[in-house]
Amino acid sequence: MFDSVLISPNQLREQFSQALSAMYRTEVPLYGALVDLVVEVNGQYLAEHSDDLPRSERDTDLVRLSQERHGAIRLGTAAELHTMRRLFAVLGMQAVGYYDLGIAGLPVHSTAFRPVDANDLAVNPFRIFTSLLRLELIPDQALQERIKALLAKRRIFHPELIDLIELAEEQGGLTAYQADHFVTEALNVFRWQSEAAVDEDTYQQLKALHPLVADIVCFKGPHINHLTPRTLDIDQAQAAMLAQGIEAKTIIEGPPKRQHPILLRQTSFKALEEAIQFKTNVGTWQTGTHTARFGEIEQRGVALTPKGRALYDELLAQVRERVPQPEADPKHYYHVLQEVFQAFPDDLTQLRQEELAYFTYHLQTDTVKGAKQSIEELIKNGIILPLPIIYEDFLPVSAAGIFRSNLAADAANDFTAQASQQAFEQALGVQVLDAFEWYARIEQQSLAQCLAVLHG
Ligand code: OOG
Ligand code: NI
Repeated sequence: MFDSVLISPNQLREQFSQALSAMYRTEVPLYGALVDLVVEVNGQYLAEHSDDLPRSERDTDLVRLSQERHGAIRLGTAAELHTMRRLFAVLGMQAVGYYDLGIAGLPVHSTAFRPVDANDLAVNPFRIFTSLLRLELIPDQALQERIKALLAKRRIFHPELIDLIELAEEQGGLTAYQADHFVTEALNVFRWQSEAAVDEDTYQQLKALHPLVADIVCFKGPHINHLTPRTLDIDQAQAAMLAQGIEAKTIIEGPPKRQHPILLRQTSFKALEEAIQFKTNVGTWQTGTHTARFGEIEQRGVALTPKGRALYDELLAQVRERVPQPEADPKHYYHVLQEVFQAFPDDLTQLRQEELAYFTYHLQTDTVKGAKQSIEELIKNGIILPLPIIYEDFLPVSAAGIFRSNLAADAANDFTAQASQQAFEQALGVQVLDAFEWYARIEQQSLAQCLAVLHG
């Protein structure tokens, strides 16, 4: 009836993330098992702790609460990243943050495409951690050229999808009918393709260089390499994975378990070894294997200010210095992590007063209009309620840990390099948004709103 009505990017993102989830569960059945496990753990947690959660969350159904929060892909060229940015824009997702994985010896740099507005995040928070190969870091010039040629040959976006992206850009969105078509075409970009785009020798050569390079270059598309539902109790979920015989990553990345969670904690089951087909030079197929796809879970806490983040980075560096190989002795690692992070206040008032974390401010009554109280007094008197802002982004050290545990571990080369945000943004075609500015703005706006009413 209303054929020309455009559906919202939020609705489109919801439709897309659900379709992607369904596809990935079919492709990687163990991922489906992980989702079931997370729903169960979240159910238990809710039954035991429902008072700890804000009302809006208690009222949300379990499946929705446990929904995917992010996925990840790895791209080969600037042109691919550029078009991917346009594709995600149709879904209401923008590039936020620059992640330099060079610090961890990986030949990629990354951003996260995500909804930006708080209301949009509330409708559907789905993000895609998106990495781009840094070809210039490949030490061998001839190999660089070879990779370039291989990547130049592939077309990861079907022409029909490009047409739909252009249509969305012209119309300012898509109709429901066009959206269905768009989601179907977009899914194909992220689909697993078991026929490699190269012969086995090339694959082995690139894998020896770095498994990440082989994963990016040897396939016809940037298969989604994991999806990540949200858990309310990551320690319990990790224990449940192990209890079910799911081979989990040895340690949970990020800060330790705390009374008031900060930033982001993540763990995953290890990537599976999957059969792939290589074309031989006589035109027949030969079976080999590739290890890339896994399932992850995440638990988020309050976003930290630059000061809080500096403290986090410093403490984590201390931990890593004392325990250079966390996987070798997880118990010892967690012990040191807990001990070192004693220096990070675990009290909401302290986190706020010391400006370590971001908060939104909510007016509880406006009957004290014109009152000349300080903000601290207003909070103490219950007139303004501060609530933590949840961290919506990623952590480079954690991301590196996730990468490493999911690529065949014997990675030979170390690609330590300078960050190159400018080159990344040039490929992207826009600048990435600064996450800190974004949190600070939300905080300031909420406070300004309270004060406008009180002083108005
Ligand atoms: C991305 C790894 C980073 C996270 O959750 O930190 C990531 C990848 O393996 O491509 O997804
Ligand atoms: Ni992830």
